[in-house]
Amino acid sequence: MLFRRSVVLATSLTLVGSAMGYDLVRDYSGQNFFDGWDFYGSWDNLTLSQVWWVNETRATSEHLAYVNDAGRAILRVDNTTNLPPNMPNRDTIRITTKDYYDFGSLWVFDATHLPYGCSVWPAFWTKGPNWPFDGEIDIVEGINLQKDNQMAVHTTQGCTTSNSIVQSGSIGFTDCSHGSGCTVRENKPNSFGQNFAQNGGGVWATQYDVAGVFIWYWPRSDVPAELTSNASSIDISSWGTPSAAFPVTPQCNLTEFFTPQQLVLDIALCGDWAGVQSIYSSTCPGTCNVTGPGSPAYDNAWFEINYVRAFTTGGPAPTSTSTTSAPTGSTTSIATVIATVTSTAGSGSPTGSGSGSSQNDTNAAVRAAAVGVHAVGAVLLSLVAGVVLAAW
Ligand SMILES: *[C@@H]1O[C@H](CO)[C@@H](O)[C@H](O)[C@H]1NC(C)=O
Ligand SMILES: *[C@@H]1O[C@H](CO)[C@@H](O)[C@H](O)[C@H]1NC(C)=O
Ligand SMILES: *[C@@H]1O[C@H](CO)[C@@H](O)[C@H](O)[C@H]1NC(C)=O
Ligand SMILES: *[C@@H]1O[C@H](CO)[C@@H](O)[C@H](O)[C@H]1NC(C)=O
Ligand SMILES: *[C@@H]1O[C@H](CO)[C@@H](O)[C@H](O)[C@H]1NC(C)=O
Ligand SMILES: CC(=O)N[C@H]1CO[C@H](CO)[C@@H](O)[C@@H]1O
Repeated sequence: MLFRRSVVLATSLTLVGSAMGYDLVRDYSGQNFFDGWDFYGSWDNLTLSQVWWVNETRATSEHLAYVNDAGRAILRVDNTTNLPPNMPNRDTIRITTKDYYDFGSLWVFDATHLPYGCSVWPAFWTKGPNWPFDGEIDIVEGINLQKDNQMAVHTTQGCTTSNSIVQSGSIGFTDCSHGSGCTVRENKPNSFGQNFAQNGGGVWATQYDVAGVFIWYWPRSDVPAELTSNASSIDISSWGTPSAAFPVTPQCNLTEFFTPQQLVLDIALCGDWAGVQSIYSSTCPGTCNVTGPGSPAYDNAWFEINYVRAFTTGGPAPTSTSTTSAPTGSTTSIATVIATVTSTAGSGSPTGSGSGSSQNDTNAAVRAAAVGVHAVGAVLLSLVAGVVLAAW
């Protein structure tokens, strides 16, 4: 299936000495929040968690995605269905922006509540057309009763990070082709879970640049004025050290691994991170499962979002795409083109049937296939990535 997608394309040019300005190109908020997103409409055939990411019709009828009286977008887990043990998947939401954003973009995410609870695994993240080969940035991600947000970048083999990178978060895995990606744990307070909600939430900004990927987090009381004023043009040059930095370095030519990115909001349950027994046990009792009445287990499993905004750098037409600038040092100026391109990504036949047991079988088959892919190793992954990049 060949279909058209809108792509926000940008190329960049380094101009040392001027301000680092970004102009608003998309505002996902209020009554129109859901207009710019597609609902997934399948069981989790990607990360194999125990959910059915419902389509828009069902999201509306089950009241799982809507705009509340405060004008904020809600995405939540079904907490009213009493799921019997033979039904492995609970209904939740996964939405993806129709737009793709290229280097020279800045995404801002303002939430007052993130999903949390035992088995709950929410994320606000980005991906290219052919996940996982076109790069992935995890901006907000956490599991179970974890207290701090974890940020990450995923690439195919050939990219490592190190302790010498300047960032306020704590570095975890350093090989970006590792299953967890290269990870950074937030050190500011109130970045996830109950504390995030009780503190009035917070804001993340992610700079997606030819110089690398840089993520800032501010708890509610620290959000900078450029963002609280709802300005359509913002200067980020005073933001200082980011929570997580994934700069282009000799050990990681990061941009080589990325194509234009879509934004994704989803809630998974159990699965390959939240559900791993040793990890699950560190904050929750028993074994990860999604069965039973749903309440109170999922009463806190919801996003409440003020807005998601996408900015790009404005300015004159580009003449160059090279830069080695640090995130807050010199400056990048970018000309934006909104274009339509054709893509073969996203094709394929629907998978899974309605019944619990055959979903189980399909889950098992895909799980086995996924293990096979991992076993083939990085050389094949790199080759696949190369083909995909060439095709794009
Ligand atoms: C939405 O999903 C439900 C249940 O999976 C299905 O019955 C229905 O046909 C779908 N609707 C659309 C418009 O795809
Ligand atoms: C913020 O600004 C955008 C346009 O720049 C506007 O569409 C939106 O309604 C504003 N939001 C608020 C909460 O004022
Ligand atoms: C880094 O990757 C970009 C994009 O593929 C490429 O244009 C550039 O030449 C690479 N730089 C180095 C030093 O390999
Ligand atoms: C389900 O969760 C919502 C919050 O998202 C809460 O208001 C409600 O009381 C919970 N329980 C039931 C049974 O709906
Ligand atoms: C997963 O399901 C979606 C929606 O039906 C489909 O577009 C996609 O191709 C499927 N992906 C895989 C890896 O099976
Ligand atoms: C999240 C969830 O539904 N957990 C359930 C897992 O199973 C135990 C009983 O074995 C329930 O008590 C939990 O509520």
